[in-house]
Amino acid sequence: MFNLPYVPTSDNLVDKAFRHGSEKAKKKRSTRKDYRETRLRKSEEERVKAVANIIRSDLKSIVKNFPSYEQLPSFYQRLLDIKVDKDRYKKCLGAVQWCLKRIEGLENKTLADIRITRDTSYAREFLGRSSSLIKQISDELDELIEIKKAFRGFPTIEDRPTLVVAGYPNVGKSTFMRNLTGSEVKIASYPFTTQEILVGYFKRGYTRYQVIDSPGLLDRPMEQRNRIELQAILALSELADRVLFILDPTQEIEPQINLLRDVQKKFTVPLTVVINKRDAVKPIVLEELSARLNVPTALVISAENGEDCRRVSEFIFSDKR
Ligand SMILES: Nc1nc2c(ncn2[C@@H]2O[C@H](COP(=O)(O)OP(=O)(O)OP(=O)(O)O)[C@@H](O)[C@H]2O)c(=O)[nH]1
Ligand SMILES: [Mg+2]
Repeated sequence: MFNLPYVPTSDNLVDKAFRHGSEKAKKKRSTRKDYRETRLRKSEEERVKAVANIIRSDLKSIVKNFPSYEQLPSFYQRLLDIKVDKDRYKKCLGAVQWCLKRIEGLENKTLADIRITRDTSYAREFLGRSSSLIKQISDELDELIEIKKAFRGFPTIEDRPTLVVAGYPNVGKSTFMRNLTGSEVKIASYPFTTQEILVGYFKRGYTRYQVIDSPGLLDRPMEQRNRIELQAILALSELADRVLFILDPTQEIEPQINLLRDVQKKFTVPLTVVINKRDAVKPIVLEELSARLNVPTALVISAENGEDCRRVSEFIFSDKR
């Protein structure tokens, strides 16, 4: 989705540039038929140009091909804020830009110095200084390698009717997602199995719908939410046309209801509540809970049952709701 550039480590970049410089210098020395001194000077000029070329080309490609934060759609801006921190991202790209400008300036100055003084020791000085400039952005290059991995893990979001599945951890969100869309999402009997936004699709008539499986949310204030929960909040605020809120009667119910009220207050899109794990509790528990929350019996489900999932999605996107 993002066409991201190759990012070398500082050691790799210096090695590659210097090796290329040596090859070019050697070639120049062996092909020219000038006096020895001229040959040496020309070959050192060639080395400087070749080294600068490689460095310039890698650094330019980084500056040009990483998307600028401001140009990203707001969903990806916010996801980047959660996963990376935008100031670090901007600082890394700024450091690469700074290094690029310094190398360019250094190349021009070195070539002029050699031309005027005919002293080839400027080339050696150039190698030392350019390598130290690149070492200065070593941390930023390492961080960009990590940021690139983060970008690679970003979900591809299509522009179509979207259902976000939300609720407490371990209530069966991913089970619902898997049975409705066929996505191979991970399901396990411990909380926070899902750690990021996952996308699946299902068809109803001729329309393709998008389903977002989100990480579990705990009943706590926004400022205490961790990076995993913040992705669920992001899905609710940026992607949802409809919300499916799943309750699990086998877990403590009060915190789940508090969370439900909080989600209803904060997000204004139409929200449907279902009670899951029908198979795991006594009918009386389900009756009391659905009466308390005003949930119709049709929305008391077992997410492990594909038909129930289908019925719920039908209800959510039908005009009857
Ligand atoms: N008995 C029963 N167990 C279910 C049902 N649906 C899900 N489970 C189980 O509940 C556990 C949690 O399911 P997940 O789908 O991973 O729950 P989740 O809400 O995605 O959990 P997080 O990703 O951690 O927030 C798993 O062990 C499922 O097998 C159901 O209808 N009945
Ligand atoms: Mg899950």
